Amino acid sequence: MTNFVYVNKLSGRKLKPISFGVFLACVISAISLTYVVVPVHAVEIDRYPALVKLVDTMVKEDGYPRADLESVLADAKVQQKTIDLMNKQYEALPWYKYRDIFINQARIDKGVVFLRENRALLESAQQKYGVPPHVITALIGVETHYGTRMGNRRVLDSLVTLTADFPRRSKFFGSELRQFLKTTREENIAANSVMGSYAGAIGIPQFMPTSYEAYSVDFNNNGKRDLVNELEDAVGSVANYLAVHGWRQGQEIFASLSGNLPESAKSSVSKRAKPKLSANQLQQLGVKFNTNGASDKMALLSLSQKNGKRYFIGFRNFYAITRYNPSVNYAMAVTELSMQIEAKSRSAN
Ligand SMILES: [Ca+2]
Repeated sequence: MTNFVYVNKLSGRKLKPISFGVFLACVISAISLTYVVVPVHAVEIDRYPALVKLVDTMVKEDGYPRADLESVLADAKVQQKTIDLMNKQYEALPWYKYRDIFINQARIDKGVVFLRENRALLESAQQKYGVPPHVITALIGVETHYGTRMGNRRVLDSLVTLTADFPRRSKFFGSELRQFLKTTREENIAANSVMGSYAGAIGIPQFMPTSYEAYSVDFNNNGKRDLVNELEDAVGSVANYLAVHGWRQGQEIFASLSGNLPESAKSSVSKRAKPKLSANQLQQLGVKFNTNGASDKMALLSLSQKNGKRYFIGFRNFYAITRYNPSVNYAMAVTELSMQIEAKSRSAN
């Protein structure tokens, strides 16, 4: 078994080796094995060029014995349901419909309770990573309804399906499948026993395998990174993820426009939140907004309302949230939920 050594990026302190296997063992033990085996034929690798390529790469570059790899994949099942779910992604909905799913009384109220019950933990994550408690809370609230809905599909099936039979994202999911297979093999964990979402995301914050490997932290210092059973690790890992992806402590997330967007500025509205425009450029476009914390570069973005577009400015922190999920809808849902949770928490005190 290989132990993963996590080097703390902020302090540079080398922590003791952490067994990813221990984490995965916890994943398995945490989930009751109630998976119903439906009579689906095992995946035929030769039918899918993306799987053939992945197997060849892993044999050549990762030293993964071909026979072992084929044996693991032989148990995987291509699930049409997974592809159907991917094609129906909520993120494609217009904002006003998407918003209703995440910004509702139940999710706000549960967030207020989560924030109150875990305040010390959330504040220690803020201290270390600079991300405020209500933002971490909202992100976990959007991902898994505060850790209560972590997914009940086999990660192996989801990742194989999306690598083999979902051409649009095959490359992305192939990388995730590769990491997942490497980790489970190195840690001697049965790949077919790990459960997660239909996209292959795992645990309270729904980390994909490569993110789990790269950005999860052992925030309660018990020697393992366990995003399924340890809320401390989940909270610390979300904060670490945002910090690594450019979160700036104390800065705003977005700003509303003051006044309408000039017609000539509409071609500068982008679909993705990557900050590309300077304050000067926005000024030249006639875009006005109120803020006391504009970042050096920002993005001019829009949301689809029932009666037209709502335009706004996304700062670096808005972009950091989209590194978790690239959808502008997603980042605004996390942002707005965080604001509502914070406001309600404050008024309750
Ligand atoms: Ca831990």
